[in-house]
Amino acid sequence: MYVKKYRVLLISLLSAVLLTTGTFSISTSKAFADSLNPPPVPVSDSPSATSSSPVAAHGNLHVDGPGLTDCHGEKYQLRGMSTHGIAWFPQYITLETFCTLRDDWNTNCIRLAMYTEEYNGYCSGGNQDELKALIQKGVDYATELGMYVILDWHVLNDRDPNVHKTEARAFFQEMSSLYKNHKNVLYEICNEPNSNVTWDSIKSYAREVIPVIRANDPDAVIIVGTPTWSQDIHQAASAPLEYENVLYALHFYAATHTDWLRQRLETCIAQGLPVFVSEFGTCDASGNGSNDFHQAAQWLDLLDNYSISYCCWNLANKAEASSVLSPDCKKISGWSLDELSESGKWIFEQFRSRSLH
Ligand code: IDC
Repeated sequence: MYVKKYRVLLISLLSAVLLTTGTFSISTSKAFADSLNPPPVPVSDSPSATSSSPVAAHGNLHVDGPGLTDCHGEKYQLRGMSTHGIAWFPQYITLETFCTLRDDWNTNCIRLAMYTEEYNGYCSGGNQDELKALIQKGVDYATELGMYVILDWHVLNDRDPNVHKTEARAFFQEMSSLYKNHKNVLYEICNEPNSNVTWDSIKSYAREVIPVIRANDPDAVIIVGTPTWSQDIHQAASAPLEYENVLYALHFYAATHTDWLRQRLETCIAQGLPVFVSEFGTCDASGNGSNDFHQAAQWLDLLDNYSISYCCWNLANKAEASSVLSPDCKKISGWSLDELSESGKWIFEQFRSRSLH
């Protein structure tokens, strides 16, 4: 009791000082004060969408310039975690998990990654009803918390999104008909086309899937993957799709993708390409190896500068560098710092110290 009182006093004092100097926003001053007395971080008592929730405050999003604008026409950036494959790590699709990500991690968005062709993927033997039920739970929790949510059709082993085009059309038809009245649902129609799949081929897929979504939800925000594991955004910039409200995916892994890919991004922005970094890691492109936090910080600075949205790979406790939880951490929410991996500690601090506009 005493300790709690003392902590509240300390936070108020620090907040007052920092707010008067105008250096910190309320959320970052709280983050700073909290960091003096690290977690276990409390999960708020009433995890529902309040008037101050991201969706309550920012409503429907639209693509404008390099990124998104909110319902007031102001630039708005989404930031959050991507799940790992939901078939493999379904335990993190809970209200408590998302609430921790919203309130303690200072994020406004969650990406639900559903592999299409890996083990138990949606098109490779996975139980489609169970996977859809997981997605629906994820959307329900995000909606309840007033968070944005991305439905990610996680093309990877299948390489070419056209391989499962029929299943993709049926899936997005069903999802967009369920969520046509939701302000917070975004559709990512192919995670990472790869292995020499051309931009023309991806465009032809997009032209068959986007109209399916738009028939139900004419203003839906849609993210389209680009060639070479979503790195070749320059090809999209030279020949963009003819639809409004579309963003092009750029993915980076900080220990692999450095200056040259940031330069490409700046060139594409100058050409007017809307971009969403729907996946990034602080380690190398294998999802493992060592982290390069110096490169990762340069990336986030650049993205913040242009108000380009981003989601970090991945929310799981797998024994790999890109998982943000320690392998021995079994908790699904309210993690303390020592329950996070090296990349987890870093990204947690980044989310908390970079103020959301
Ligand atoms: C990796 C996971 C790993 C899993 C593998 C499956 O981290 O645990 O076994 O997929 O193939 C991507 C992909 C993403 C990858 C990630 C790291 O979108 O699915 O996850 N990565 O390799 N693109 C670049 C890196």
